[in-house]
Amino acid sequence: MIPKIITVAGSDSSGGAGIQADLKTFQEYGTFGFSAITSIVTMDANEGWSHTVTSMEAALVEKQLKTIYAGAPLAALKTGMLGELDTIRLTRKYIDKYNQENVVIDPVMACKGTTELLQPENVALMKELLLPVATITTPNLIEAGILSGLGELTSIDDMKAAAIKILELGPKNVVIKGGKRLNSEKATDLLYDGVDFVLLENEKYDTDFNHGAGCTFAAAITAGLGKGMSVKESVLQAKKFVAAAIKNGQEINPFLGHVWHGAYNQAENRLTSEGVIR
Ligand code: PXL
Repeated sequence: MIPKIITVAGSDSSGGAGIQADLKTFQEYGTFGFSAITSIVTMDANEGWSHTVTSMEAALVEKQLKTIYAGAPLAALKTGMLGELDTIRLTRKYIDKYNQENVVIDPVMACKGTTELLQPENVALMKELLLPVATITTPNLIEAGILSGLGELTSIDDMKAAAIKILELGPKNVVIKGGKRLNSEKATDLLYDGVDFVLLENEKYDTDFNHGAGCTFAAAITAGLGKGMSVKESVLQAKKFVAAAIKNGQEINPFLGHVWHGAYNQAENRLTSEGVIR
């Protein structure tokens, strides 16, 4: 059976991050994706691509969860942007009710292009209800600074200190996405399972077309876990998947470019025009 995987996240109308990144990535992994949409992010080209986040009512999120879990069990669950506080409570309720395994909490606190963080109470509730049941959490450098309480992280030693603090919040593993932000020669992420630190390094690609990289990385980890890979295997595979996606980033409009989620499998070569219909 094809593993079924759910993402509880926001819709990125521009198509690169959020639910869109998750579902595209799940498909590339050969898993069957479901989505419960918590919020919709829209951008205005006439206003310098300013973002608006419109949250769904939690009751509507619950209708989606009920629909999706009607055919339980699901092999893995990922969260992204969570919108309302009640949506965070609901997500925990469904994780408990269905003994959901392979829970990936991507602690999204802001979108690229917005400096405004999600409400602090949102972060607090995510810490209280979701991190303790996470198989792995996947903060970027900024989110890791906030979750750990250590503020700005600028070195691998800072990332290690933050990883230790974040693990105290309850997740079994943490991978901090240092990525390109870290002031180092390579794009560097750090995995910590409470015992060992694993540094994940890749060449930094000279591209600005990387919108959606964080969501795609976390979605790839989720799909890997859903397919039965170990945490470490999932993270190592996800790093390769997202590196290919970044290397092949696509210009989307005058304001931004997205990772190409299909790059690892060269999805652009599928169903070419040369006589695929027989
Ligand atoms: O990259 C963070 C993110 C997560 N979820 C949604 C987003 C974004 C950034 O644009 O739109 C829905």
